[in-house]
Amino acid sequence: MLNHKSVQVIGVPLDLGVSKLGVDMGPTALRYAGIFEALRYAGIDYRDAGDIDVLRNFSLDPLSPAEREQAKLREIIRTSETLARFTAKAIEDGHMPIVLGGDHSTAIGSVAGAAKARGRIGLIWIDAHPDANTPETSPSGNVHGMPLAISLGHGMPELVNCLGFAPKVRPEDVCIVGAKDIDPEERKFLTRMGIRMFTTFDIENRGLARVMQEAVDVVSRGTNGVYVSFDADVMDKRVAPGTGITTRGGLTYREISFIMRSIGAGVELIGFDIIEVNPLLDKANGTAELCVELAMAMLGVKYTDYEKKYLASNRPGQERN
Ligand code: 4U7
Ligand code: MN
Ligand code: MN
Ligand code: MN
Repeated sequence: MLNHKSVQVIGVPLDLGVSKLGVDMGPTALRYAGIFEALRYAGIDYRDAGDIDVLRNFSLDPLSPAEREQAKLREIIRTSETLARFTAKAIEDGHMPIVLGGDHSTAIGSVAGAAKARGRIGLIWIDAHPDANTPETSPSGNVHGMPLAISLGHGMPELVNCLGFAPKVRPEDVCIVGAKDIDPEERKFLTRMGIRMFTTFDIENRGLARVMQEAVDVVSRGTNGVYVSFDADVMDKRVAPGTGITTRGGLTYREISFIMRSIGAGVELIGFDIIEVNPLLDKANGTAELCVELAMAMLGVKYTDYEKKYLASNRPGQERN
């Protein structure tokens, strides 16, 4: 199941890549949702590395709009470098990093760290959006819409060159799963780069089992393991309301569960991100709880409401109160 000494959880309370408040509380929400209880239930060793220190959007409020943009970018660069070093070190020490975002600009650093530690990596991007904009193509200017392009070597040079090398992944080693809202310029970019993308339409059209088989093949062939970046907005808004951009027609509970299980069973997993959980937009932290369950599914452990209700509390050797 797990080829690592232990899991290392790294929190990244980063909200500078978006304009809505609250996604900086993602790591807290995921801890509160019981990520450590779940790991304990599964008998997996873990360490909480804590949260990386990062400035928040609101702390930039006193600045002028121009200063603010500069400060944001500087801070995203600094955070990406720090996270990249942490992630690389965790992997080099034999641990599996689980990175709790934060908005999706978090992935700039985590993917950089995985690539630094492992060289040629596969990357699965599970997201309703391909996040493949550059400042020139972005309709919003928000950095959370750019991290995949950045990892592929396109975009702001200070971010593209995180840890001093670029690109982090080769286009033939990347695949996107669950995309449905794709900007026209992103589509052109992805086509030009030859990136494999499985949209919600492809999932309907071809069947999820076939899609996942192909996705696993794409990222595994020729690579030294696979990193996964999971944006909660890939799920339908009724399934996962607690994220910044919610849409209709996202993945169902069964689809996303199947995706995570297929990845866990099919790839050599280096580590993964859980991205854009926003407890301010959530209902009783349900999205964070679901993300914990899905993280466990990727680790090969069933941890649904059933286990929580009937099994987790009866597990021998567990502390009770
Ligand atoms: B997320 C968008 F224009 N493409 O670039 C953009 F639709 O990390 C959305 O997946 C990006 O949540 C969404 O701003 C970024 C927009
Ligand atoms: Mn995203
Ligand atoms: Mn998204
Ligand atoms: Mn998102």
